[in-house]
Amino acid sequence: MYEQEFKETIQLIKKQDEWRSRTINLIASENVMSKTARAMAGSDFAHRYAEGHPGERYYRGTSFIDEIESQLKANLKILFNCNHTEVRPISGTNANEAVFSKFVKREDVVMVNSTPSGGHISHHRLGSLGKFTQNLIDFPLTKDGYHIDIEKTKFLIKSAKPKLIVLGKSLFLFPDPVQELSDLCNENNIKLIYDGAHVLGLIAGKRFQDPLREGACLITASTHKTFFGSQRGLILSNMDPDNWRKIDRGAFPGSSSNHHLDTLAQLALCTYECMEFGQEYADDVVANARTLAEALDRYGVDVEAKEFGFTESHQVAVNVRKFGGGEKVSKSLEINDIILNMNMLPHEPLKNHDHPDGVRIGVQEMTRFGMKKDEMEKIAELMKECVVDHKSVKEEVDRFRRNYQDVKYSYDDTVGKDLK
Ligand code: DSN
Repeated sequence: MYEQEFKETIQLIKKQDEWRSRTINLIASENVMSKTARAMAGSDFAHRYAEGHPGERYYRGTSFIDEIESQLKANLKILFNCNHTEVRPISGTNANEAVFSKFVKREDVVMVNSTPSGGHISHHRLGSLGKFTQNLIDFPLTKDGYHIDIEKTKFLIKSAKPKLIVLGKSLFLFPDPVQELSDLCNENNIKLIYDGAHVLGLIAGKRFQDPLREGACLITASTHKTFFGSQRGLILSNMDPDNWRKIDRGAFPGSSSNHHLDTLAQLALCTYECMEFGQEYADDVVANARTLAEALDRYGVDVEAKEFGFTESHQVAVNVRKFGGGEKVSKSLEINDIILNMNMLPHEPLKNHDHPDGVRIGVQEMTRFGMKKDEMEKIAELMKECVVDHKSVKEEVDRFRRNYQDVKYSYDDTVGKDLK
């Protein structure tokens, strides 16, 4: 009875695959898996359950996932130089929820990055954190809007007495002041946590900041932005065993039951790729982001944070108010197969969220497809022709993108070949 609709859904999936292979994707929170890791989607693990920890499951039939999960945890400990890893949250928000549910009590004061200054929705009153307390206060920012004002924050910490501080964000151009705030947090028994979703791959590649060494008690993250995928969440820490036991309970049964074993197995593969290629990749990502920012600036586009060198991450923030705002600009780019998202900028009031001044650009995916500085110059030119000159660049985008189909920083050319 539904065979036709079934077929049509298959067609939509195929259309997405075909279309996205022709687009320049600049969404800062996405990335692609290597061909080899991606090919493992749909393994038998996609059908299975394995609640609990390796060797201590609530289900039988888990010996292979036990081995894979144990390897993954051991590798993450090496990569991030930490004692504890939690890989069961199936998203970054689930990872945050596992932490908030155990460390935030009703009416506790928590300090966060505000939404316009880049804070993630799970740090918001309407998001995960808001389920546990509505007493959220925003970090004061310096005039440029992209840095936390450390002295004002210290003053606020002393007067507002937060229980938890959440550093890290989704519009994330420069490192957050973990080191600068950690002593004060320790002295006042405040837990300082770091949401590293956007920059996890840059941390792994030793190219951003090292939050655990700088004094964060834990890192929460998703695994598929600057890290190589699959789409999941994790928590990393060196905290004492008693507190870590709480996180363990927060993750299971707190924020997830089954932990999606097929994507877990893929993450184990992607983590090897990060261990092997992560430093070179992170270097290239940051160099590419700077090149793209500089090129857009040369075209007269208002790239944010110019006085700080535009960016130290995979992201570039652009004020496109003079071209009609973020909604209009992101739509005209999409029509031309350049995909990015509109974004509020730090100077904006919350009411702007549907019509913000900004767009956020991320270069991590195009870098994974092997693009370097010359290609960033080309992308800037295509964006300028579309946004500033109002030209159609769709055909040129498609022609250009055709040359970048293979996922680099991977074992696709070696191990991937053997698997065919
Ligand atoms: N909201 C996503 C982002 O684009 O940054 C992360 O979950």
